[in-house]
Amino acid sequence: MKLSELTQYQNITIQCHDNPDPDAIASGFALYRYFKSHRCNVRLIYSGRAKITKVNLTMMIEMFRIPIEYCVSDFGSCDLLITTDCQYRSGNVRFFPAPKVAVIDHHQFCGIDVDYSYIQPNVGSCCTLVWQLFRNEGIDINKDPICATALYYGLYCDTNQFSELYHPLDRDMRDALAFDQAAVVRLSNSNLSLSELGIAAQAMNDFTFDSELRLAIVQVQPCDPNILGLISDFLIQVDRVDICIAFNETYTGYKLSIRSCIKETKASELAEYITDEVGFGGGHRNKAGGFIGKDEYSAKYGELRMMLFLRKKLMEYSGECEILRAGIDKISVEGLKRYRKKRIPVGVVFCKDFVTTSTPMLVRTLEGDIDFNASADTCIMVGVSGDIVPISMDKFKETYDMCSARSKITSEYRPTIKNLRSGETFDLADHIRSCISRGSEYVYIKPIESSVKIFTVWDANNYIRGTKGDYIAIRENDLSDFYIVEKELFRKTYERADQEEAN
Ligand SMILES: [Mn+2]
Repeated sequence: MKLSELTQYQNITIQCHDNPDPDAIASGFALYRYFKSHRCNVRLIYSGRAKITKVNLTMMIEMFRIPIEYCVSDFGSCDLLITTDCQYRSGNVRFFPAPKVAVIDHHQFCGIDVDYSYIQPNVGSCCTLVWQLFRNEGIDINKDPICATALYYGLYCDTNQFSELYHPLDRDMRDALAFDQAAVVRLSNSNLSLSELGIAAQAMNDFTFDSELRLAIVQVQPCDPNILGLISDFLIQVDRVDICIAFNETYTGYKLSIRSCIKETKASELAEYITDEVGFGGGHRNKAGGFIGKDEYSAKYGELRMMLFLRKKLMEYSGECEILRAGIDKISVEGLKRYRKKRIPVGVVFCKDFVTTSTPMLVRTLEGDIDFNASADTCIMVGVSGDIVPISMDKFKETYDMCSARSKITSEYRPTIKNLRSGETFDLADHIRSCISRGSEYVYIKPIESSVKIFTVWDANNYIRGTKGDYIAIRENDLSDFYIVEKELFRKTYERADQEEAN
């Protein structure tokens, strides 16, 4: 869907979900300004139990002069109705009949088809999608500072002050917007009403604590989702709490806010683990968030109470996980088979394309951000699944030959590389060349029985986790140098070293 397709309609009404939040209002408002500038007759409306009273919302509306109207019955007529941060005919948005409908939303598709839709459920805010739509039109949103600030604030609120960002597009938008800092500071400090303070206090009284897992879980009464973040930020500071989860029930599911303060457990990974198959989640090493859809949850777990489900997942997660430190621990290779990398083309990006001296660089992929110090000597290996590992030029020359095959990245997000000093960003795919392994490097392969966390050589504070089905590869010439190979990747990229041995 393109925004310019929609300007063919003269009378457009944009509808936020009922009892709207900053994300719904900001995304609707940005669209409002777009259509206004295209001389459409446009209105911005919302419905719900009551008119907006929450202080940060009334402040936002006043500050940005947002012409939003409260409509409970009929709003008149339009040629096109656009719903933001929600889907037409779903439960959290009042139904108004309309001849044509467009949906812009970042929640799970509810199953009702409309004339136009732009739905991407794994991004952090609806504002991110609107920003993306503007970019697709070649519009520089920073020329409209009010709009840029509104979008920024929408994402800020929907991702718990950016601590629960999980999609790279969200990070791109956060980094790109030229926003009014004073405005965001004022808004973000009018966040809590006195009654919400009461809800937070009550929740902190009702925590459950598991001394074995050093885990605190707390269910919070229905409230603004950012309060979950405040509560988990507070709980994690308790000395005996290593991991905590605050959650509450919403109209369509459960919202989770997760914290970890130990390097052996990444909050982002835990969020992905808990929401696997029933929602989505992620974030950072210490702070993460997630969402579990009610339909997906009950299809898989039936009537199981959320509190019990979370305990169960945590027990599973922490059960029998071996921790290994590459460069320090040694793994016995007795009885293990030798393998080598298949001679298939992979990608390489030479940092000398971007830098001459040692420079902090950030590679942004769908899997997350990787930052490292790059020099002209650094090569970035891009594997067949888009996996990224930096290596030195010496190591590269020793292990690979250049080749003419084309390597391409197939992923919903195009990875970028950013020079953190100059701020320049490049499309990584434009700089990828092909190379092929010489097949001269041998490893021993050990199947993982339950689960293993390996702290890598290049980052002692950061582990990679492998689970049953994955493998540990141990370099033949250095038994303390090992890493995890994901099962699919293993099948695609490794082969037995010796054919006779294999038969
Ligand atoms: Mn939203």
